[in-house]
Amino acid sequence: MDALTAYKLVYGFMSLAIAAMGASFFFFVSARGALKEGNRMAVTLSATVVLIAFYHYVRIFDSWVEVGTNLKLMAAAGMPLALDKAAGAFNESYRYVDWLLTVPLLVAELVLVLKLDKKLESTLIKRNVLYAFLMIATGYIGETFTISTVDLSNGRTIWGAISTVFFVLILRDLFGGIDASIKKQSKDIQGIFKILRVVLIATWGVYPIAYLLPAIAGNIGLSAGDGLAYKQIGYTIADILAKPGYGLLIWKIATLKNGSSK
Ligand code: RET
Repeated sequence: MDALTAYKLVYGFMSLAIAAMGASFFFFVSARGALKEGNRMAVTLSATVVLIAFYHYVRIFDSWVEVGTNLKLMAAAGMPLALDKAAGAFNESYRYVDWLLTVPLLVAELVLVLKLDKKLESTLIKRNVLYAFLMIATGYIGETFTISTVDLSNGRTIWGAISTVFFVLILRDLFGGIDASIKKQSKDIQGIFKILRVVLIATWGVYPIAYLLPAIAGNIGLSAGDGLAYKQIGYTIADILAKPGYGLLIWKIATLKNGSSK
């Protein structure tokens, strides 16, 4: 892609994310009222998550616009347009602060809807909130290193790998929780739990791949600028699926539980 196309594509996805977070906030707030007291908390958490993300996407979008300003300056100076150079203006911290707040909430939301016994529920939430914090904090340290190839002498690779350890621990624990809960559920809810499991791995799995893209761009025939653009697009699509998308599934489970005694 040429730099301007890549810039506009990322711009479009970030803009879509603002719309998705805002619209789903309205939906979750409206929908929670129809649920019984005991089923509301998970949907309240979804609303909280997308509101936090709405705010951060406004900031993320603003920050990306500065990349566009840099591209204009490059054009005005008669320089070739290079997205990887212009992207120095983009502040990735907004994403990490967003994840730091939203991932623990998403974890809690899932565990709550599993309706496990109180002791297991509390252990799973506490342990995975800690893992989530460590996954994101170590990933953030990795992002601060200059992007180069994937080799073990590079801080970005090392911290990314440490972050992945916590990622695997979280998924293992959540899958274990789902397995412990699924047998006790009605057929309808069992079906949604199975979908939820796939959605969890398919969306959360995008984050480490997106993180890797700029470093492996050269190996898979992408320019450095394209690698960065695809990373941003990957994170953005994953956020739309992992927040509003996943929230809808949680809402569906809460609605089904509302109609049954379980
Ligand atoms: C990082 C660094 C590289 C290694 C791994 C990562 C995982 C990030 C994940 C983020 C999930 C975010 C969600 C946000 C939704 O609100 C930090 C990119 C494994 C899994 C679900």
